[in-house]
Amino acid sequence: MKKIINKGFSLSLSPSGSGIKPGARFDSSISVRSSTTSTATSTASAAETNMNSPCREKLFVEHCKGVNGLEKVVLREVRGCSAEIYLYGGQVISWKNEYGEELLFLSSKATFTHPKPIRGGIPICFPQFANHGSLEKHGFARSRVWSIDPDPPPFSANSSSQACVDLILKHSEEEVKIWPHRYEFRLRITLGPGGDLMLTSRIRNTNTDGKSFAFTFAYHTYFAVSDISEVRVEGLETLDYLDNLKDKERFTEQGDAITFESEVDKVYLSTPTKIAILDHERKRTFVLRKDGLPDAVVWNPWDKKAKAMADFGDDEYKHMLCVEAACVEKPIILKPGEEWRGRQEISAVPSSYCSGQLDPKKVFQSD
Ligand code: TA6
Repeated sequence: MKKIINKGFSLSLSPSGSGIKPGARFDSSISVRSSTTSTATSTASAAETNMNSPCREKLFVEHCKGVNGLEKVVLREVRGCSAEIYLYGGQVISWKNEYGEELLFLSSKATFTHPKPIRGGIPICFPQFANHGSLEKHGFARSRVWSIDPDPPPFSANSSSQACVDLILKHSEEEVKIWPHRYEFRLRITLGPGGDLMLTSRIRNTNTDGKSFAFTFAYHTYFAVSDISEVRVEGLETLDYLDNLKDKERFTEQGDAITFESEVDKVYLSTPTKIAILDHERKRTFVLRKDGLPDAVVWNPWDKKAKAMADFGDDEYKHMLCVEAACVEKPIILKPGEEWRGRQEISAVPSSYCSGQLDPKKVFQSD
């Protein structure tokens, strides 16, 4: 018998069986396989009914309301790590470690109001990164309301011991007028047993007119940092990049790891699958692993641009850094029926920082 200790969060299946929905609260200690109370019985049957789902740890998934009554899903892991995902934008807005410390930046001025995207967390840029095309900046996926995917096609990855949620976004008739394509975008967000956060996107061309489509993409991840001047990024040194502050001109990065003393907005090209973000003051290293996403964007608006953004505090640039697994330089092209996958996994580990060097064994030689 499997025992799950659950500190009073809620779950139930929708009547149509189409997945989780805001539901009743239940006991703090429940049994999944058998039960002695009526509350636990209904909960257990919900869990049993959904046992075919790839996200087995349904009891660590709560579907409830967030800011402005917007629907959100909370993932929790046994040690206390958590992640919050808004259906608005399909956007992760919080990722906490086992001590309850927030690892992602969310602006104190973020608005949760359509059509403005939420400033912080991990906005999804699709089908266009920034202004690399004629659509609205960063595409429309970040300001659409996603749905919980009732029946995600199987993944090869084993999600059996992880809390996860599957979201889906499909073209709307309104949207087809601005981007004349039909697609299915499936996004799985997984909180692993160690608190790692994994986002996997599967985008399929469902055009029936035989047309291919091209898109660019980014997981626009806002990491929370103690002080931007104490941060360095490793893994991008010596690479070529497009500088958005210089008309997307191409340069080659010089010198050591990247540090920050002014505005930065660069798209690094053909980057390694692993990038490290070291926060010296907090003695924390974020490790970003990616797959299917050759580029990496690094952005900090610094003081002037920060002041110009209505949904961003004047001094908040000091406490954030965007490092984004992306595909910008060479758009992805999908023929009808074809599917693309792109994955970003982030973990937060204590820095083993010594004489200005990150312990390379820890970050670059581990899986
Ligand atoms: O990813 C970097 C970037 O494209 C920057 O140019 C900067 O403008 C940022 O995204 C935020 O864009 P947003 O539309 O969310 O204000």
